[in-house]
Amino acid sequence: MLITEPQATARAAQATQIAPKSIHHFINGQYVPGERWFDKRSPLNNALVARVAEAGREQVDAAVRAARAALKGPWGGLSVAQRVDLLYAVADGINRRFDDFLAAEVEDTGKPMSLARHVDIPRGAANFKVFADMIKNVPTEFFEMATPDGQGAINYSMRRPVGVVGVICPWNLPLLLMTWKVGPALACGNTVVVKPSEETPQTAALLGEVMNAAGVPPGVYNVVHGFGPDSAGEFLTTHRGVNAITFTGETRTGAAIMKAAADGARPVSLEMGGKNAAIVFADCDFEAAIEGTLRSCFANCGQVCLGTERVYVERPIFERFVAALKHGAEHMQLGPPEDPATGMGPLISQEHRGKVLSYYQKAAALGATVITGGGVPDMSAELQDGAWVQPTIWTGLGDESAIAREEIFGPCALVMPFDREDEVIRRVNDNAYGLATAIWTTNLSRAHRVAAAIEVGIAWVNSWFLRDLRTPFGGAKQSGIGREGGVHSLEFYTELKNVCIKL
Ligand code: NAD
Ligand code: 6OD
Repeated sequence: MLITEPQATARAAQATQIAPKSIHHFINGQYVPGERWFDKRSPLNNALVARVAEAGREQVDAAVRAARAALKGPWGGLSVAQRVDLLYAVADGINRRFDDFLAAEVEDTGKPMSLARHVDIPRGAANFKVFADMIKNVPTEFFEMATPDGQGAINYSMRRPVGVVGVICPWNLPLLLMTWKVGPALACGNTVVVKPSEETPQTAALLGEVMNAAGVPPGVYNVVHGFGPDSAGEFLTTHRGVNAITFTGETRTGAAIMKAAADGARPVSLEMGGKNAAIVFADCDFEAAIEGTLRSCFANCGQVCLGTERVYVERPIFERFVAALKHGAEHMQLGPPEDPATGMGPLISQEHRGKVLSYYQKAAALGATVITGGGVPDMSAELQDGAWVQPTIWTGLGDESAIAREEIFGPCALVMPFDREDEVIRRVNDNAYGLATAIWTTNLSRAHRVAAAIEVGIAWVNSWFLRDLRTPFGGAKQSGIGREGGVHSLEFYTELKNVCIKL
């Protein structure tokens, strides 16, 4: 997968330079060079990391055809138990190659190694193991019915794969979010064509080696690299050989994909953007609320779809809470991934940094009080060309400001006071998005009331990003269409068929 071209190696050796590695597509069990290539740069310092294959229509078509052939080949003939064994082997393979996945993910994203070690890579393996267990244990329906002749009939349901699934992925948690779709899709007997983000091609490519080593038949797992419009993303989602599309990314992109899927009336599962609120009541466990809110604002440099960008704090503790957030933000260490003291890495790219900094400027122009941050940090010489921004806390703006309404996807939050439960519910709900919320209170009746009233797919109480993969995951309003997780993933990745037998 991380193949260095022989000629390039020779040339580089002559020039005493190291050639950039090349990231290939993975089609029908083989690594395939691109029709074109694009550069992948490091978020840490903008250095060239790799050149990446870009798929045109023909390569996407080859991947879809390989996936279709595999459905009809040995993969389609496997029993559930055989598939489960292969998926266990994939999970084991990720764990065996843990350090390779860790290095690839960190190189692509610049995120702290400690974060990838504890979250991204273990979840990459767990996504195969958990959904293998689930498909093994999921019950089916059975009904007896009476018939006029007295003999009766029985009905039972069976799950059949939907076919070739197109998987379109974002860059923020690349392996975690890709395998979150691929794990259940394969568990249900489908084949996949994955289009990783152009920013993070490496772990999806590396997974091909694990699939081959585990004995997964060629064509079951395919990867095509490239961009969205007029590139691999569009070619895949408009390909009529794709039976269902699962997507994670921005709401605007999700809407474009939904339109593409309408051609052929193909099902979509869309996990999209958010503008998530934390709601902090005065009776909360203060230290836990601070720790959780700091994590939800700054983990992964604020690039988590579930992350908090609006913090509503009950007025009696407002000043104290803002002071504690400021203290936490100012003690967040920015630095290289391998340093165990690093709490925050860079944003994913210069382009995304430009977007986040434009909101920092907009907040200042709107008259926000900058409690901390609001700009670009001083980094060491080797990191100063990276996509770094300061962790930032604002107050002094209201719900109507762009800072409170639009997804920024950076390490920043607007903190606002509130006085009453009904008021905060109304204000939190007055937003186009509805992905997640975190409610901090020791009053469990109130927690239950507020969780019910907030228009989101996921409500955490006294916690954040605490995940049980059996639970429904997805967004309300413009944050998503459909649910995955547990049996809900099985619903999306299978056609449920009823068999009625007249006795
Ligand atoms: P993005 O929408 O820009 O890109 C996501 C993927 O879609 C990429 O692979 C991209 O190449 C592809 N793409 C873009 N245009 C396309 C098109 N027209 N047709 C087909 N494919 C296309 O999102 P991003 O910037 O990679 O990720 C950040 C966004 O993802 C944020 O909005 C964040 O909230 C969201 N996100 C949501 C969840 C969730 O679970 N709800 C999880 C992670 C990220
Ligand atoms: O934990 C998950 O399964 C999941 N889909 C997390 C999404 C995080 C968004 O950035």
